Amino acid sequence: MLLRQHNQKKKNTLTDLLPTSKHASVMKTNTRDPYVSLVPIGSKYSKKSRKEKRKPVDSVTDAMHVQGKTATKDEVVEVDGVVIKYTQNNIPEDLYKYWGQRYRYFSLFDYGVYLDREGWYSITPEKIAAHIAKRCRCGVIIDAFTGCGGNAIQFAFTCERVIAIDIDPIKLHCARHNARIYGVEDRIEFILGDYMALAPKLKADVVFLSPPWGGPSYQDAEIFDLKTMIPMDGIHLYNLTRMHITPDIAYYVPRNTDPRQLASLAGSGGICEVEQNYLRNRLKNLTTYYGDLCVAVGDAGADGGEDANMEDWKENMEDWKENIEDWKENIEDWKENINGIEG
Ligand code: MGP
Ligand code: SAH
Repeated sequence: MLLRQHNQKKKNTLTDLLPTSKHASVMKTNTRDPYVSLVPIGSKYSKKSRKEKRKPVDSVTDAMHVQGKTATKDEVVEVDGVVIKYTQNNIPEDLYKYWGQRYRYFSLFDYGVYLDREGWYSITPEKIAAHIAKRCRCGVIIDAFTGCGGNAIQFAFTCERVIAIDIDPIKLHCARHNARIYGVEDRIEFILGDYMALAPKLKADVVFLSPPWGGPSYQDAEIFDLKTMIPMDGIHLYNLTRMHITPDIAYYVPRNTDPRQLASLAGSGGICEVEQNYLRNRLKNLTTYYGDLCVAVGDAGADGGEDANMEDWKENMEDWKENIEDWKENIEDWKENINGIEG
């Protein structure tokens, strides 16, 4: 098993769990290793540049027009009694922390993105999704658990065809709408159904698995168990995919998953690569790559080797610069607050 760390600033405890897998040789890497690429961090636009680059309300209205109706940025949208577009005013309290990250989920959020409740806490942040999509570049990819489309949209930019499956029609409604905002709706085939039942009939080059983790409480467990804590049994899910479709699997799992359990899926003597995905210095999740998606299998790595690393470094630098601008702005805000209190 190979461990890659993206934007790792401080040593993470998961690293300490690694070396004892009997299934595969363990290779620890850090950000200085040549094949460690960095997931660009942070929201696409800093607070300041967002103000400048964000499209005005008109563009949101345009997005809604495509749906055959008009809406303003602040309008709540419901389908079959389910809210699929919250606003600053009606977002439930337990979703506040996700609302604060809305531009990290979708840089085009203000174009009228749809996210239902589960969508809010399960969406893959855009930069992580874009990174995974680069690594999964292929002809046909299956996104087995599409949700509101965080990954499917990015796959549409790197793969020839995306088969996007979800068991919930409301999720597919949101995903299709969001794909339209990103201009990739026609590159994605949306299928409503149970992936577990569909899998034996499907063919693809790569399968991406981002199943439900049982809600945000996944963090309460010290170690997340793929077998018992993923509703459809995460071990069975992996084996089913490998047996019927392809060994080239990317598996998006909680950051508290035991890497040894992930390595054991590769089988005796097999290899896999566990990647830690960081966003603004916070470990968000792990993505494990199996089969030919593992860098150790290809010579330069699926994302293009050192050139791609250099590109990622450059993007990182830009993000850090934006962070500094954010901090400067915050300091100004604090100064104003302090002056207000003192005055
Ligand atoms: P999080 O830990 O619930 O939130 O989810 P946050 O605010 O990003 O992290 P924190 O450090 O502030 O607590 C982290 C990421 O995990 C989310 O952005 C999603 O991409 C992913 N995620 C979370 N859940 C509950 C699920 C899930 O059920 N399924 C999938 N596929 N991804 C999830
Ligand atoms: N990666 C997605 C989020 C996935 S959340 C994103 O970035 O938007 C997990 C999704 O799995 C949910 O949308 C849920 O409806 C779907 N799901 C649950 N059980 C399923 C099944 N058996 N087959 C297909 N989809 C399923």
